[in-house]
Amino acid sequence: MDHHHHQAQAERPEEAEEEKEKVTLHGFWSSPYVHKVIWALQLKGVDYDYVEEDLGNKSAQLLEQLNPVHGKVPVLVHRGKPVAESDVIVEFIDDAWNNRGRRRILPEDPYERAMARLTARFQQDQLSPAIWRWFTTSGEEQEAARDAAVEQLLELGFADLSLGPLAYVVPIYEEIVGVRLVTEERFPSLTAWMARFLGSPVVRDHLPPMDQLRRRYQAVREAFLKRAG
Ligand SMILES: N[C@@H](CCC(=O)N[C@@H](CS)C(=O)NCC(=O)O)C(=O)O
Repeated sequence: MDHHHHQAQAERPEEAEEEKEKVTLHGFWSSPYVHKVIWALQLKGVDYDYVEEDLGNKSAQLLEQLNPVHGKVPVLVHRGKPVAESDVIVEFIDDAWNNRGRRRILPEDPYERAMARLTARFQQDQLSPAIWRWFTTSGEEQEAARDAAVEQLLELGFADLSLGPLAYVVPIYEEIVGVRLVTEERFPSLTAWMARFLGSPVVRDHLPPMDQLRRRYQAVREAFLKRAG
């Protein structure tokens, strides 16, 4: 396992003390779900240690203690207690570091909060599975998957952190497949939002290495197509 320490720039000196409480993120280098959590930690200015999990050979700690239900990353450990599921972790971070006027990630207004949670659920349950299906199929099956993904994308009224991971995986998928899914013509505001999202400092400075990511997803797609054919 690979360990790193990420020092967030403390906005005010008195924050240095409280940040000493230990926070560890267990992740995988390419994972968009893990990156969503990294961005939330950065937005809040939380210092944390990072532990890389080998998903091909999961640790006993991951399977037995950190996430016995799904065995997935991200898992955030705070004061020795693990929290799994990226959207739950983002809300936990928002609530646990909510003092001294820190910025909120979720909106304050209850209705707006409910809408943000719906977006997160939509991303997990509908949008990402549809895009993944498009990415891992070919021929007629891929065309059908493309129509389904476009349907889902057209549902998007607004976008926030829970959709952010799409901003970096979709362009990579498109490059590998050699076909655009999210075109400027069809999705002008979504493409503009993706460009803005990727250009913002917190995201720009905390993205996986793109060459490695391209190679990984290329291999994933080839494996899926081989299995299907
Ligand atoms: N719903 C989960 C999804 C996390 C997820 O799919 N993690 C992947 C890495 S991108 C994983 O750990 N996969 C290992 C496995 O499925 O066995 C979340 O939001 O945290």
